[in-house]
Amino acid sequence: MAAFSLFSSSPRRFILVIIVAVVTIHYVLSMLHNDYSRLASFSNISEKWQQAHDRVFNSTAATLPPLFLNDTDYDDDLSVVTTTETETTTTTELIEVPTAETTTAVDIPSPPKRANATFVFLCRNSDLNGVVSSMRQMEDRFNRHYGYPWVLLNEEPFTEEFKERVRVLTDAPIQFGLIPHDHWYQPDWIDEDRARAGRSRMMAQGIIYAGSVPYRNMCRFNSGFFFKHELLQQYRYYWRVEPGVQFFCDVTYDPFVYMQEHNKVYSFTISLIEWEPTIPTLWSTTKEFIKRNPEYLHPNNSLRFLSDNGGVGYNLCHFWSNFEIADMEFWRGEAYQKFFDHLESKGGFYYERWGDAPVHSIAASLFASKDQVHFFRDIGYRHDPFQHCPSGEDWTRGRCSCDPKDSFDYAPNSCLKRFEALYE
Ligand SMILES: Nc1nc2c(ncn2[C@@H]2O[C@H](COP(=O)(O)OP(=O)(O)OP(=O)(O)O)[C@@H](O)[C@H]2O)c(=O)[nH]1
Ligand SMILES: [Mg+2]
Repeated sequence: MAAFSLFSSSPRRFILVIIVAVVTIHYVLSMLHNDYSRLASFSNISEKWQQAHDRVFNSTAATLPPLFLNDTDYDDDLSVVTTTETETTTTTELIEVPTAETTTAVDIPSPPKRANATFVFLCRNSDLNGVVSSMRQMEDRFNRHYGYPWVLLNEEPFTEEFKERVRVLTDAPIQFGLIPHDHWYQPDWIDEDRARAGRSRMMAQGIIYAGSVPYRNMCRFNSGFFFKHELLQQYRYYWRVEPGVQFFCDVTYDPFVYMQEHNKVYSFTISLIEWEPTIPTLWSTTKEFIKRNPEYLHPNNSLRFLSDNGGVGYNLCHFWSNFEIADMEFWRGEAYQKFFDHLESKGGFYYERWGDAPVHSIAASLFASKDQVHFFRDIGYRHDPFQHCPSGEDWTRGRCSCDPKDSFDYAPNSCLKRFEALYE
């Protein structure tokens, strides 16, 4: 009754009494028993906790690159719309990331090589849910171990809600960039009457995005401008990501480093046949360019991937560019720059509907060596309605969530066979 009245009248006094009792008992036991004193000391408790922590942490660490253990690598708040703070040097060497361990311990493996690379994500505010889904998967399947930065681009400012929903997904640096007006919108010199007629013709043929000018802006931007964006100047390699795509498997190594160490400039997971009515004059325009600039044709090119008759006609094969890991130095180089200028001068991005996929594919196949184009067989990827699902060892190692029997690789409209034939 007394305890009840003590508690109900003054709970603070009751707690104080308990604390005093516990401290007194601890003090008395410490004086009487040496063992108790040692076991209950703060330093012993903290040592025990540290040992338990190390056991758990190091067992995870064994499967992760040391970079994962180094959480001091990036600035937290790199998110900007303006781009003035961006460094402009392009590093061509693989970067060794120093860690505290490497300077002190002898038997710790050296840190993993890292490439000078970033994710590139062109999207609209309205793409938010698809963006979140794609980024979440990329982080879970690969980037949480590597912390490569993200660059998101838009011709309109991203909303605060968009940025908040995206920032929460990763500790890696994220930058939000605004696309310069002239890199995006239809140029004034395009004859709008001719462009409109082209759109109507294509709509009558029932072609997807036939009547869309924004879609054409997007294709032209991805073909000739994204790698010129201020936020991307400091990077060499990029991995293009789109809203609502799926990454089915763990990526168990660094594909950027793979690209660099094997001197690759372009890579893909799905290749297929293009809609011919979207690019009626793209091949003749390409041939005109090659005739005028034969020096850009690589002696070990992949023309056989593009043409079944020595270059007379285009077989419509292209790498599906919604997935790309590639080297921006290739796009920034002389051959591609001149090629893009030539395409641009014809106005085909607006008079027809030239896609960045055939444009990139033609360039990579003609101006690079066939050994510089890579099929990422072990990366499971889906962009509706097609998917590449790895099989065998790759499927097991990647803990893939896709059905290995469901892969576009050798479907009738796939061009993978033609690609593989280049190396037979
Ligand atoms: N900022 C911006 N991004 C766009 C616009 N149109 C398309 N995109 C982005 O460009 C990329 C390609 O566009 P998609 O609409 O996916 O084109 P697609 O892959 O050919 O076709 P579907 O995915 O089948 O619709 C995606 O990352 C889009 O989010 C646009 O008008 N503005
Ligand atoms: Mg898409």
